[in-house]
Amino acid sequence: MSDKTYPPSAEFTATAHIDAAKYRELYAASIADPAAFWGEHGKRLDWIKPYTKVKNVSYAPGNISINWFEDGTLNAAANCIDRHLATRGDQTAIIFEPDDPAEEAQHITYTQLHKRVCRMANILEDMGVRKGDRVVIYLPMIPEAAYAMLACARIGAIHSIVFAGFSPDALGARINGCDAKVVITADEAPRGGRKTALKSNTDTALLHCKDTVKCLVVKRTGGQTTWIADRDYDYNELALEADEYCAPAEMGAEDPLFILYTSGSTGQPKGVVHTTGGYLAYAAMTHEYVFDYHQGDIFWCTADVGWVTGHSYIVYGPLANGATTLMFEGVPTWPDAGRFWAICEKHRVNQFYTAPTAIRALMAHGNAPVEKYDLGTLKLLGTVGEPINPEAWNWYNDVVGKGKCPIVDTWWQTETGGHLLTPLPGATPTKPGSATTPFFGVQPVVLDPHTGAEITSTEAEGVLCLKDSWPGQMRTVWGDHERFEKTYFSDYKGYYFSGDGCRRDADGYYWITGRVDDVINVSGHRMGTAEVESALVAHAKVAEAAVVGYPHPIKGQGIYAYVTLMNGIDPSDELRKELETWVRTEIGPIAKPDLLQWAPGLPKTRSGKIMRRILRKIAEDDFAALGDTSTLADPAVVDDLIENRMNRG
Ligand code: 6R9
Repeated sequence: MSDKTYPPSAEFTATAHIDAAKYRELYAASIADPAAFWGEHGKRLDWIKPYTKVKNVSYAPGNISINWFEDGTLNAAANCIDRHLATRGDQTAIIFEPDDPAEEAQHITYTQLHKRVCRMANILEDMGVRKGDRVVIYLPMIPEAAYAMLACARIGAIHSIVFAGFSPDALGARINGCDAKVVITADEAPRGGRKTALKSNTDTALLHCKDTVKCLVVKRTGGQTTWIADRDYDYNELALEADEYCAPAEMGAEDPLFILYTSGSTGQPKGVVHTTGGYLAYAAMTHEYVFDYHQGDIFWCTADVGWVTGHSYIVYGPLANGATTLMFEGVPTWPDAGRFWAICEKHRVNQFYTAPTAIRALMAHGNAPVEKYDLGTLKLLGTVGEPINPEAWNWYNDVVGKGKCPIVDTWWQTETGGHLLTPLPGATPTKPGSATTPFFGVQPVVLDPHTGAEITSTEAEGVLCLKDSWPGQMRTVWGDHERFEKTYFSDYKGYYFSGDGCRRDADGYYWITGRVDDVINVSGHRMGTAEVESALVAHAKVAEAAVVGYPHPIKGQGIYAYVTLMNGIDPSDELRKELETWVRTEIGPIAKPDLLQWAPGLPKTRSGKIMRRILRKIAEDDFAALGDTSTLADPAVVDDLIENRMNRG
């Protein structure tokens, strides 16, 4: 094996669900006969009407169609709750750890979860929500967010969660994008000791939505909100009256479970659609095997339910497995940099799953905040969201895991529903920085970006594609199947194109090298550079803008914006602040440029295309090798940009 490897310990392997021999056997079976393999593993769910057809997939140009278990029926909420009641009704389903460490944690049992989800489902039905209707969820990381998701699933409504850090404009666009009937929000979202006024944001968003959209409001802080009669509904009051039973709707396996908006390289964010049967089976199976989850374990994924990681590994995967899942409302560094570890100790966490950006931020505070706490219950550590640099991996391994916890570096996407490349902790030797090898049923290929041909040698470098479908794959872009085909299936015909570049080493291990499109990854959050650009140019004083990513020590990538002002407008520090605030308002705090350079002009080809390659190089402070600049319309603009670059060293 090349590079430093960490084989699973004999002790871990002894009790692991999957060891090396079993991985080889099951992986081979999953590729040899996908229908037989998934036909068997689909049975981990409870079906109302069992499926007889397992796989019906076409990646053929003009006819992209993905179906799994298509003639089966089931209910996702019943799979996540009802079927556990007889055996573990009194077991904690959700541990809720509030933002403020002085506020008491909550332990919600499966029996309680059942009642609360049923009540919320009945409230939604009373508000007029029916099977197939869309419900937008804009909530803090509180148990009601999980109730809302499962309540939608129970009655067959399709939820679309909008991360609570998004602005009213972004929220409004998503409500309109899926034509939602109801938006569920809270008065305020406490986070890191501060509060975001979610209800007030929602009021602003709804100014730009249909009059018929109703709003269900959860009380979190008791903060003041304005109230519009006949539009706003008080969840806490209605829950007192609502019936505590609601029959689960019988849903087709291919009925949509949720829509989740995510950034692409062009235009507006797209609504990724996941369906019920395949998604749930895949989320549950990967949760059990990748985290080696055993009954009674306390599982903590630090993501927000506003992202896919929260959907699959806080709510659907763990609950489908009857697990205890922890939901944390706050941030890693408040009140201090020991918060994650304090929570691990307090709730005796066994599996801990976070993002490299959080690890790097905590690493910067040294070892003391970790060493203050007893992390003896930890058995496994996971990461997701971006490539993890070996320094951060080693710190995670040595200081947090004390060299005793396998690390699973899981590569996947909103589009994939669950992990695709990942170690199985009892089977796969790990290498710091590599997402290692494919999960069952997953066939990664490396393509030559120029010819589109598969590189068949073990060692390869190119774009990462998937050769065949897996049950957790997205099915379409909401309302725009053509865009689905264009984005994922048209550059490389016959394959699903991930948008990531990768390298495969001599051992067949995959190393993700980052996006090959105009998507940047800031603190593990995906953002299209086009989105930030269109926010900037929407400002009256901005003529033109170009946005690129640059290496950032904590965030992975930072946002570097080049801005050309309208004729007659002078740059100033005030204007810089104004534009930063503008982007925050248009999209949300995560989109605020880290560096903003005034650009008298942008480097363009004679046909008017912005040469981003050059802008990237300047942003990286690596302008010695700008490559071919012969096609530039006006080479002088480049000298000015270099001269006034913002990221020096
Ligand atoms: C789950 C999630 C997807 C993009 C993906 C890739 C990057 C995610 C990674 C990783 C290297 C990993 N990414 N996990 N890169 N190693 N373990 O993050 O979904 O928000 O849709 O982002 O994130 O670039 O294409 P999403």
